[in-house]
Amino acid sequence: MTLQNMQARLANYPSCHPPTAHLRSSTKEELQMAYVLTYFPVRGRAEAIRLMLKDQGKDWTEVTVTRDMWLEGTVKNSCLFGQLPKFEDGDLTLYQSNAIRRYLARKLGIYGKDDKEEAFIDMMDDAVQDLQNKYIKLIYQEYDTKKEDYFKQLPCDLARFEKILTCNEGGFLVGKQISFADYALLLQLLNHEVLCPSALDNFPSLQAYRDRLSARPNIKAYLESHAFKNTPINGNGKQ
Ligand code: GTB
Repeated sequence: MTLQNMQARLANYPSCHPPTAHLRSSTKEELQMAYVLTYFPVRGRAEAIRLMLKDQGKDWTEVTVTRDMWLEGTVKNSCLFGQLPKFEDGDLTLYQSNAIRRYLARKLGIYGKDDKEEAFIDMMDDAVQDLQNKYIKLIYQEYDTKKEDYFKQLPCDLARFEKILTCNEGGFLVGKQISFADYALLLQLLNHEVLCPSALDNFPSLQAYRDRLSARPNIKAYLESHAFKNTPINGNGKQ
């Protein structure tokens, strides 16, 4: 199927049209221009997208789907895989958070300087996703039963990233420039420090990396913002 055919078919899927009250901005013209990110009122799987857009100085319109709206079913049925986030860039509609992140990374030029760096960035991002998947499993399925086991394994997982950052003098996961994988790792470090405040205690390179990325002007402003601080990390209230 060609991309055009697929777009035409996807256009037949009913769209999510939440009430205007849920749009944080703006005029009709801006809506046509801007990126649109549709998600729940939590950080969750949308946060690495938000952090990347913020750091890169890009605006977007946030469409917030409440739990009640979701349970009603119309929005869920309108989503290609029955899940959020959804991301729109003009007439392109994407689902799957990692596909959205890679699309934006290509578009914004934060996917490495050549094929080799791109492959390394993919590898790093997959490793961060492995950690994120473990975290999500703990939060949504095992929070009350497996936390101690998780804390025992965590230093082992973090030590691998510590070694990578110690070895790469560029200050990022790969090369000398930030990539989309760095935003994902920064968020995992921040989330894990909420879960376990001493998580980074024995990892000086991870601490320095967390501090350096958090001090980038757009990231600093975002991390200090009301929007970030008042948005729960996860959908079930656990953190
Ligand atoms: N592979 C997909 C991706 O990466 O985009 C996975 C997306 C996904 O798991 N989406 C979850 C979802 O849509 C949201 S993240 N769940 C609803 C469903 O499957 O019906 C976890 C989540 C769940 C619920 C809330 N909430 O109610 O506020 C927030 C976050």
